[in-house]
Amino acid sequence: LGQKGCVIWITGLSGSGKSTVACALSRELHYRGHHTYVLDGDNLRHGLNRDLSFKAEDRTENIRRVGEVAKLFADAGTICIASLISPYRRDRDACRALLPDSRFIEVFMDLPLELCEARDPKGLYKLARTGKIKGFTGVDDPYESPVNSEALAPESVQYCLGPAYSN
Ligand code: GGZ
Repeated sequence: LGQKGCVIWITGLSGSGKSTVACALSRELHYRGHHTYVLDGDNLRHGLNRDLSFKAEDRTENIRRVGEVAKLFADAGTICIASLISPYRRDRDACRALLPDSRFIEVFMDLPLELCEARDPKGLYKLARTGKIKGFTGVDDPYESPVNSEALAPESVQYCLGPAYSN
């Protein structure tokens, strides 16, 4: 109903709760009468981006494609919630540049690596530490924290993931 679309871009390490927050946010906005759609990095890598690896140039291409798709959703009036590690600042800024001011909201899941690693929901950090996965973000691949994101998410993380995140 004349809703203006936008992109809510959730960035952070693996295991920082991006997908959980994206899902909870989508449900809440839907409940309030908005059209939403979640683009989740891990899911998209099984379809649209199945040809991409985790080396730097493929991560950049991954973010570029999802940024373009997110813009299409926003143009159609949907609140598009994208949750990807998106480790490089330059790539995130390129997605931001596709949209008018205030139509791109960057949310930083600002959780320390130790907490993400302690959580390790899929056992991937363990595999990375034992060398079975190479180039894992936060272990032997970089993550560039946002410097001026619109929102920090520790409280939402706590809310969605429970008291294990309280410290
Ligand atoms: C980081 C990896 C890797 C490597 C597999 N590095 O926590 P998850 O499992 O479910 O989500 C992660 C997902 C990352 O996909 P993205 O498209 O968000 O990454 S990026 O934005 O950097 O392109 C993780 C899994 O894939 N995964 N190998 N080496 N995460």
